[in-house]
Amino acid sequence: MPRLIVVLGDQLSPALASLQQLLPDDIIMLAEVGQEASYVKHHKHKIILLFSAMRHFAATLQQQGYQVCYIKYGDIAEIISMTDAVQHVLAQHPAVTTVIITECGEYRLQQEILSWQQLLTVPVTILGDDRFICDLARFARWAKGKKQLRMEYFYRDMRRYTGLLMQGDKPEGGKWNYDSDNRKAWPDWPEQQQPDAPLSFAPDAITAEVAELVQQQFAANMGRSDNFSYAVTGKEARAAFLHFVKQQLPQFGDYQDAMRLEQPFLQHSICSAYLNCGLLDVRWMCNKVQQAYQQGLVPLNAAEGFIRQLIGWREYVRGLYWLKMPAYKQNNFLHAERALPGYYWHGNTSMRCMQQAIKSTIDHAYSHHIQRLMITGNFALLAGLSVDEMTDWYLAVYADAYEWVELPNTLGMALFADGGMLASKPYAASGAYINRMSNYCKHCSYNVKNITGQDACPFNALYWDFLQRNQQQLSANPRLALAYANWHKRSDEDKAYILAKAAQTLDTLEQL
Ligand code: DLZ
Ligand code: SF4
Repeated sequence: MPRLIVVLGDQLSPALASLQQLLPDDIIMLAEVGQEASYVKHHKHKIILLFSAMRHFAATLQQQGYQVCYIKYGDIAEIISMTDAVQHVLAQHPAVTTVIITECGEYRLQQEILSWQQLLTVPVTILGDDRFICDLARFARWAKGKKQLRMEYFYRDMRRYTGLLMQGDKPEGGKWNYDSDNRKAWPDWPEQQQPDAPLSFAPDAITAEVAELVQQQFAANMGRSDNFSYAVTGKEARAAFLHFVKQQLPQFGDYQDAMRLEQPFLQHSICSAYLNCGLLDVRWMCNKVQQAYQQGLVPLNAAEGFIRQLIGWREYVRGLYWLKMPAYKQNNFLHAERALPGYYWHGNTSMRCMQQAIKSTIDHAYSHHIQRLMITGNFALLAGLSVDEMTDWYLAVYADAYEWVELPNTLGMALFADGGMLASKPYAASGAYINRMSNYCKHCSYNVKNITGQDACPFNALYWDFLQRNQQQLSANPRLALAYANWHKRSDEDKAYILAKAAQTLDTLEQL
């Protein structure tokens, strides 16, 4: 008796729980559906990546002899949602006895899947997603009774649990966390010392067909469909990651937070999009990084910094998302409601840092974590941009974005809209931080040293205005004590000038 195994676009792993149980009679369904492709205005590269990777994944299963039911975008007009797709396949295969699916990454769709229990004529089994190291029950146990859910302590638990970079019960090198060794600015290297580009992949026939479809159907979405170069199979993604381990990882630790005008990727792996749709496996990646460290090929601050992002931060935000949803999405601690200026979509602004971060987002459906946190996120925080619009923006424009990872990172970490559940202070910074960590300001028509005046860097007055306007919510935060002390030291006249400049900046946000 066949069973129907439903595989979602971000579940493209041969080791997926539901595929582990495959029997020869089973039918596997993958579907390109309008609802998933348009719940936000996804970047073209994100859609091309998923549709192409889904088609490749399905082809491999077929080659292995399995029966795959693949629904291409637009082929059956009545199929709009995953529910429609499942009902369609069930109608075609009345012998199916049960539907099996691995738990999904987003609350929105998980609710829809839960409704299948009532809706469908056959029972539905939802399996846990063991591609994550920490299952949701384990995270809930860890979180229970804790006043603060600090990533650092979760991370230490995960190090002990996985044994990664451990010497018995002690952390390798004696310290758990080498974050303070991850903050160098990128020097003015000579040409020959510039980093290798990440591996890129020429589109094959499947990707070319999908790119054409996306150009036709999603023409207004961000990005171009003729410069797509992501990996679309597990094999390619593993090659891209091994290239990173060899070429970039040795310096990844030092320059994790650096930004550079002419270098959109620096030493970052660009593999999050592969990991989050299932083409890469987190344990495999961590083992490769640990091996490189053990072979003396990469320093400890690089290996630890990378493994921390994966088994610490990534697993932590996923646990937190599922623990706190759906209420988490409603948070807007600082009442941020201002409409997003148009340059978030086209990048045409004189602020060089914003222009650079947004243009690289448009070109690659990618920008690295400090560009997301300290440029586009910081600007939104300072200007009080709408939390709803910002979180939709991040979910749409990055190839690696699914709500479980995107929402805590943006609503919580970047916008402080959860009031400090995730971050112990808002990541608000003036132009001085951006100047220290990048060469953007040297190439900007604004002057990073000025707070007021025609050419003053907009981040500066906005930074003080942010503190002043959110005084009630933030001034008791000990990690902001110094910032508030510096603000209060200023004369009333000085403060009035700065606040007037900020008000004018906010009034002309669109023209910056
Ligand atoms: C993001 C996305 C897109 C653009 N399209 C599809 C699709 O057509 N079919 C599909 O199964 N999944 C797609 N996805 C990924 C889903 O949105 C994702 O699986 C859920 O949101 C859970 O994380
Ligand atoms: Fe950005 Fe200000 Fe520096 Fe210009 S001067 S790049 S706006 S931080």
